[in-house]
Amino acid sequence: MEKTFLMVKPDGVQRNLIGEIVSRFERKGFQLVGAKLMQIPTELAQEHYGEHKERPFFGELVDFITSGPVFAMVWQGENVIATARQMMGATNPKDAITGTIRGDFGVIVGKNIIHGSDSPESAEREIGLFFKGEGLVEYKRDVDNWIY
Ligand code: DAT
Ligand code: MG
Repeated sequence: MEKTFLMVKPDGVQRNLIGEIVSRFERKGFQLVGAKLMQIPTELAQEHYGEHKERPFFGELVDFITSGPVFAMVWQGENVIATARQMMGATNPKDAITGTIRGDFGVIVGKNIIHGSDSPESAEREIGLFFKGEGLVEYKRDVDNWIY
């Protein structure tokens, strides 16, 4: 089953949105298979956002993502990578439609509440970075018979 890496960013944690965000993915029908509250070390932040290292906002991005605890998660489900991106909304909350997480809770691009992997390759890479050697929790849910 497809897996993705999702993370409530420091602004989402400070604004008490962990429960709201987890609830949206739970109600959708996706399955949580890994989660932890953590403070991201600078080196991990730089690695995670490595694709943006030449961008002018890279320094601010790393400072922001390391500015407080994040809630890192792995979710599983059919087409979960693309569907989670839709549920998150556009990168800039001003462009994110109402009903999406960024559309409902964010205002500026630098504080956009949530991260989500954008492809199968980035999902595998990011799960490996954040849950290295930890093992995810595989478990059966009876409700899957009513989702699939
Ligand atoms: P996404 O988080 O939707 O995958 P991204 O990978 O292009 O977006 O950028 C990563 C993060 O960097 C994004 O969530 C917020 C920040 N960011 C992107 N573009 C920015 C910009 N023009 N100015 C400031 N921060 C930006
Ligand atoms: Mg991205």
